[in-house]
Amino acid sequence: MTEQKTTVLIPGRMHPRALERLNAAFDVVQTTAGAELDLPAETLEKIRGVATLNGMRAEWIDKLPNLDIISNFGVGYDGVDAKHAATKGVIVTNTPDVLNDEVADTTIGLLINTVRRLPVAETYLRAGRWEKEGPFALTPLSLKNRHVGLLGLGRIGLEIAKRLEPFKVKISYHTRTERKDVPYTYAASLMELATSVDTLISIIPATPETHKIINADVLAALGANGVFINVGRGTSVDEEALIDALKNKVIAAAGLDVFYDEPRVPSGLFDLDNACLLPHVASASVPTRNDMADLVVDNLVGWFRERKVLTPVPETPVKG
Ligand code: A2R
Repeated sequence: MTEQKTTVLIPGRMHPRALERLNAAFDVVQTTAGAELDLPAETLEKIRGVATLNGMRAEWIDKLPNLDIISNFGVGYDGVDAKHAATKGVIVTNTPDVLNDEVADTTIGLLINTVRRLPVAETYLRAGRWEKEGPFALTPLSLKNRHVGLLGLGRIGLEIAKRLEPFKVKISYHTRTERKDVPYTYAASLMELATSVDTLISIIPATPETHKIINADVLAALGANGVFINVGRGTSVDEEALIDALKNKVIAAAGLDVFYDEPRVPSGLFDLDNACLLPHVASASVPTRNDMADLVVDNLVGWFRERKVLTPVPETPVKG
C-alpha cells in the first residue's frame, strides 16, 4: 500500500525548484491565478499546507478547515494575512536572511545607477551616439559627500549600511525603536531623517503604518539635491507625489525597484529621465531565489516531519 502524502496547495505560480521539491515530498494541488481556491470541498478539506508567492487572504484561510501552515516565498509577507492565520492557529513562515546580501548588493547598484546615470550612459553608447556626438554629459549628481538616511535598519537595512561605509558617506537611520548596536545616527522620525539627509533609502515592510509615509513633505525635506531609493515596498510611497517631485525637480532623482501596484508602473514614471526603474529584481538571482525556494520547502517539510519550522513570522511564533 502506498503511503498517503500530506496535501499542499500552491495557489498560483511557484518557483520551479520549490515546485519540484514540493512535488517529491507532498501531494501538490496547484491552482491558477484568479481561481486560487476554486476546488471541491473534499480537496479543500485535505489541504494541510500552503506554499505561496505572497498571496493568502483571510477568506482563503477560512476556506481551508485543516490548514496547519502557510509557507511564504519572500521575506515580505504583506499578502498573507498572518494576524488572521494566528487566530486560527495557522503558522506562517517567510524567507528572511537568505536574501539580505543580494538585496543589499542590488541597492548599492541601483543607488549608483541613479546618481551616475549609468543605464542612460550605456543606452547612449549602444545607440552609437558616443562616436557621433561625443562624450556623454557629465552627471550633475555624485555619491561623493552624500548623507544617506536609511528608513528601516533591520536584516537587509543593516547589510545596506555596512556596504555604504566604504563609500565614505554619512549614514543615519530611522526605525520605531533605536538600535544600540550600530554606529549610525538615529533620527526619531521619518521627517527628522529626511530633513537631515540628502539621500533616502527605504527598506521597510508594507504595513498599515508604512502606507504612503513617503509623501510630498518627506520628499520636499530631502531637497533639490535629494535622491530617493526604494527597495522595500512600493506601498510606502505616495507615487503621485513622487512623480510630481521628480518632474518639478523638488528632488533630483529616484531609483525604484518596487511599485505601489506591481507589475503596473505609472506611466508618469516612464516619462522621467531622472528615474531609474527596475522590475522588482533586488533578490532575483538564481542562487538567491534557489535559497529562498529551499527555505519555503524546508519549513513545510520540517513542520510535517518533526513539528518544527525554521523561520516563523512574529505574528505566529512556534513553541518548542
Ligand atoms: O521600527 P522597527 O524598530 O521595528 O524597525 C524595523 C523597520 N520598520 C519601521 N521603521 C519605521 N517606521 C515603521 N512604521 C516601521 N516598521 C518597520 O523596518 C526594521 O528596522 C525594518 C524591518 O526589518 P526586518 O523586519 O528585519 O525586515 P528585512 O528582512 O530587513 O526586510 C525588510 C522588507 C521586507 O518586509 C520586504 O517588504 C522588503 O524588505 O523586501
